[in-house]
Amino acid sequence: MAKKQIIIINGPNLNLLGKREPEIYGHQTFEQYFEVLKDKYEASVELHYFQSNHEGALIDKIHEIGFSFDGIVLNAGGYTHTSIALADAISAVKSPTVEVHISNVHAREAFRHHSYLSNRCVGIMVGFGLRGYDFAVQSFL
Ligand code: CA2
Repeated sequence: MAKKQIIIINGPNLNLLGKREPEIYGHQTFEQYFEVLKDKYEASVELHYFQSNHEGALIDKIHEIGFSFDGIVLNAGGYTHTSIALADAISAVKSPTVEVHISNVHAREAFRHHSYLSNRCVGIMVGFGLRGYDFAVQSFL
């Protein structure tokens, strides 16, 4: 059987994972964790990764893969709480999206409680640390 095509997309500042604020976001870099995930799902998933600090680049990537991939795992970082354009991109493509947040955004500042993306997504995974990405990948299998 063909492997599923799944992409993890990380938004702004998530390139700093494991390097800053470990009390909130942990000690592991995303690149390290991505290797673990790739190995774990090697038999059934072709797992891709994209990170950008730029809203337009995130939208371009969603357009690029959004008509052929089986799933998008998206942590849009701070754009979650601001970006109608990203929300529109999720709605515009065919591939289903799962929204992920490493921290429990609902236990943090009020401005993190609202997401423009959640109602465009098939599910959300919040507050489980990096394991949330794993759970999101599993949800597509
Ligand atoms: O909890 C999450 O995954 C967030 O999407 C992370 C965003 C934040 O704006 C959202 O409200 C919740 C921030 C990403 C910043 O990532 C950093 C990682 C390491 C050090 C500093 C920032």
